[in-house]
Amino acid sequence: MLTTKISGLELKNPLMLAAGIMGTTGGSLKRMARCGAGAVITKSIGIEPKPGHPNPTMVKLRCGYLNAMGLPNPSYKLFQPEIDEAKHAGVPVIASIFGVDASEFSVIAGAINADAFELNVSCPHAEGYGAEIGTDPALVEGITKAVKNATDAPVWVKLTPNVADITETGLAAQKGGADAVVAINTLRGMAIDIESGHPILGNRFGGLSGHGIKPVAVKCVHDLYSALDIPVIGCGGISGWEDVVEFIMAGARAVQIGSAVGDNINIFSDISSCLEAFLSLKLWTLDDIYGMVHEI
Ligand code: RRO
Repeated sequence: MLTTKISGLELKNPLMLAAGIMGTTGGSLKRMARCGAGAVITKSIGIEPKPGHPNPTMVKLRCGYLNAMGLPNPSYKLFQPEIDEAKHAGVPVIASIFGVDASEFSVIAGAINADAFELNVSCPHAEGYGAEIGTDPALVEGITKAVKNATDAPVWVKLTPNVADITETGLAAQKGGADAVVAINTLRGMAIDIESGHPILGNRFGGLSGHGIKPVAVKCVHDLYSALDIPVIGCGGISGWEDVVEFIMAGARAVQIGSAVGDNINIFSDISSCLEAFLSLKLWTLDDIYGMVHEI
């Protein structure tokens, strides 16, 4: 009843593990799949190994988490065995990848074997990467086009909310041939230690995730659904089944869950059960509620 098809991938439910959480090893990805995720996305992988930003790289706030991990990863050259191991769990494994330009993105996409690629053009705190290129529609279109030429796998583009109008970059991804867009990555933010006056994060600022950003993400999904012809995948602040219903009503074909996994490792199976119960009580299917708010 919860089965979902997105860019040719069959998902047993529309709930995916978001990039950046439990996504660095095949073992942790497999564990999240076995905990009920319909698909899993890896931590973002780049061309060379990266140690990431200095500590502290993550802080829990009242409204969510602020992180500036800084794209730590072992490089694509070492990552294929992790993807292959994750695949043993039997759900689609999507590789999140990043680069400085179209050429770096396409080298990685051409070398890695994954069920789909998610292009990270939206990390809010990495010089030369992520949102620094993902706020320019021409670059988003060019990178998407280059990756589409480098692989036969579906290509998703993860968008930044740190723009005036997310449909401009969404439309650019679509023009470049993207099979879906993912909205949203984290919102740029900062926290200060009032005892010392120092910024808390080693990188001074970072990206906000968690429940506080959900209304921002829902609005982005809503706008992208109206403007685009390709599917939108919702991400940002989901911690319960009601949030998933809201995202789907806004126009998300599927959703990703990240921060909330830290509080409940079984969140995927918990939400699946409640979502199924809600839909059967209302005599609705996922298709019935997909984009429902746009009919009103
Ligand atoms: O690694 C990070 O610091 C990071 C990434 Br790649 C991202 O896409 N979003 C985010 O909040 N942090």
